[in-house]
Amino acid sequence: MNLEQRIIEINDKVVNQCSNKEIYSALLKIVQEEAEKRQQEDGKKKVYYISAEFLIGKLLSNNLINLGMYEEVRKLLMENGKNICEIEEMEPEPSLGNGGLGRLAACFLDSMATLGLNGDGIGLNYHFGLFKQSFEDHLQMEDPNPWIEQNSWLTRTEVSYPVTFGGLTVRSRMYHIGVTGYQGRTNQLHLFDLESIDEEIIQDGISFDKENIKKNLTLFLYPDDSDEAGRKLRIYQQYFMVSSAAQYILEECVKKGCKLYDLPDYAVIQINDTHPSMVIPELVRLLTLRGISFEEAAEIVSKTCAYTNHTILAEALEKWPMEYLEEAVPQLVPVIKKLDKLARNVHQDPSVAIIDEKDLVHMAHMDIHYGFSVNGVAYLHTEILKKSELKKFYDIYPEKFSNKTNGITFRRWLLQCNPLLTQLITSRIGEGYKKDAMELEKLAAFDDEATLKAILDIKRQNKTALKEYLMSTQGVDINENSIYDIQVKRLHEYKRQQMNALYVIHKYLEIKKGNLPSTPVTVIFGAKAAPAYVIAKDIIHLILCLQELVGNDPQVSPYLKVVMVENYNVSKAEKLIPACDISQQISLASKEASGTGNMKFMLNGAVTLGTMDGANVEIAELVGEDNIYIFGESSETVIQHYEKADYVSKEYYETDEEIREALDFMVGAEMTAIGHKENLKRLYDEILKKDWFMTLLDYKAYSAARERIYKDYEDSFVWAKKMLINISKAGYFSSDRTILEYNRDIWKL
Ligand code: CR6
Repeated sequence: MNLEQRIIEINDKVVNQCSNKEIYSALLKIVQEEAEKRQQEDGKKKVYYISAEFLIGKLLSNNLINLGMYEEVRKLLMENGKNICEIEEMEPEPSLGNGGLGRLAACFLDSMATLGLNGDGIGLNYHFGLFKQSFEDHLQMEDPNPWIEQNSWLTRTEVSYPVTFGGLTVRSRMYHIGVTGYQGRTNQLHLFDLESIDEEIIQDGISFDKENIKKNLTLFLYPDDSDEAGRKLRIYQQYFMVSSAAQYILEECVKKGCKLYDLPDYAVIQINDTHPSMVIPELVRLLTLRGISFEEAAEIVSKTCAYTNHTILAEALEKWPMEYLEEAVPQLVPVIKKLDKLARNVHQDPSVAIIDEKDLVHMAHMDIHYGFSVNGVAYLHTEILKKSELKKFYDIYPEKFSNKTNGITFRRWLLQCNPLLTQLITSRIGEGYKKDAMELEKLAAFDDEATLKAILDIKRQNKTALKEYLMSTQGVDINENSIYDIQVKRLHEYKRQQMNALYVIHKYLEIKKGNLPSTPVTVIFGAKAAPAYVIAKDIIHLILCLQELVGNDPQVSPYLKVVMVENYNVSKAEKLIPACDISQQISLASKEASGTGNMKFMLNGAVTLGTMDGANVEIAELVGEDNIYIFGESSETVIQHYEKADYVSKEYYETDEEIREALDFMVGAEMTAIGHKENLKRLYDEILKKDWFMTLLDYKAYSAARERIYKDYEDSFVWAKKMLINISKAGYFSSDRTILEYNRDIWKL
């Protein structure tokens, strides 16, 4: 039966009579049927990628592309007066992730399926995600972000497990989302949900009874952990995830004929950051319940688990008070104590212990002692882990450490989000790069006038499309002939959106003085701040106030515009990234483990303005200094400042007029007339008196580099060449390459 007949059969009417929603539902069904046909017999060994987040984005278009059906569907719909883009709008974006770590997990699933690897994801089925962001009174508002509909990609399974917390036993239920690779196989994302979940317990906004474990476990991702109940809830959630996962993995392996001693021949568990770390003691516990000795169980698990570190920020390296674990997961406590003791027998240094003298359990330490692999996510990050953050562990286990520089799937971040550029590339170098991204290098030879013109023209079209999108969704009008200068990512002080905002103030003041930019600039931000992260929310407040100030100033607005995109998510990224001219990657050196947005922008022909941090270092090496704008202090210098505690932000304020002017403006009359004095003053004080992430250290270099990049933008052919080089060198950042490396060095499937 052909596509058209199948749609008619499902909806019982001809295509042009169907509503967009009906077409979406029919396509969902058809895709699921097609994907199912590509499920393959599992090989002996499988990788289980356990992660608290899977930021998968909408699935319809991606699946159609991967199944090779996109063009056929697009044409059929067009012939029937329908637009595939409008059908896409019918799909809610799954709320299963937050930032880079979650998006990385989604890219990895795509690459595993594309490369034909036996690899499933395991996570939680959050009903409302992190939160839905809106702006009111220049402040971030938070509401639940529902996404699960009657007809969705989720399939309920018969698989269900008991999970016990002290005296309370709840049941988990497994759901699947099919993951179909590009011309590849179909794997599964397994999502566990709480059978007794109760959405009704949410009150106003995103608050709910954090102690009502029986009803709340899978409502939200990262519930506010600024109080004790919130922190304990994180432990409950994590254990719910890994206990379900461990039971499932053992069951599946045994079904395949695995003797428990041979578990490492059947399963490799990739622990994505420390959230799933409790899978280690849980597996040990389950193995000992099945008659294996503790020491043997620990050894089996050590050969099965591998750990990825995604940050050196202490706040994200989880350490749980033993008393919390005693309350939430008492059955794990003796296991963790024994694991600690076993490790201490060999390694006396207390700083590598699992349980420290304050009775805190260091999850990463457990991962490193009882995993066979530890990896960082970019060259610089891994070096910092080896040389400083995890040096003591590297000295003990040098053979466990390796680098796996992050990557992105080109199916979503080029083929799907930028069809015009995809078409152009294909017309020049053929289709090969879609499977072997390194073939993009061939594009570098096309620095002829026609190709460069075409690249510029595509960028212009994508910019116009973004203009229309922002107009229709947020009612803001931007100038498609301006430079689109974009910083979109989670809001965090180390990412230094505040530095970008300070420059905006400076630029505003310059324009007021009559120093007009040759080409107008549109500065676009998009970011969610964690609900309990006060300063991050103050930074959003500052940006929203600037948006209004600049927008309402007739003298300035023809030259400068500020836009804060509401509820930044994967779908919005897919529209912003292809339209971007300048990609802001300005984290404090040493703090951004890798970044993956930087890779997406580069692939879509944006030029990076960034620090020597994370994967920017590798981007710089690949494109060469003429095709990236690097500024700021090195990671060595920054680390030294931390060690010596000798950075004093106020000194920069006192000695530099540009800094002083911009900072003072933040709390001056114009700004406080728009925003809240309290928020602005708090942020001002933070930067002036603490500035933990050294905004002012790099401000001047940043401001100078930004002037330089704007100036170079003026020569459009020189600029187009930079775009071309960036696109052609992006092949290294395909997640297919990353996954091949994980498989070659760690999983060995
Ligand atoms: N926030 C890093 O900060 C990295 C991703 C994926 C992060 C970011 O630089 O690209 O992981 N870390 O490796 C954590 O989430 C802890 C991130 O997304």
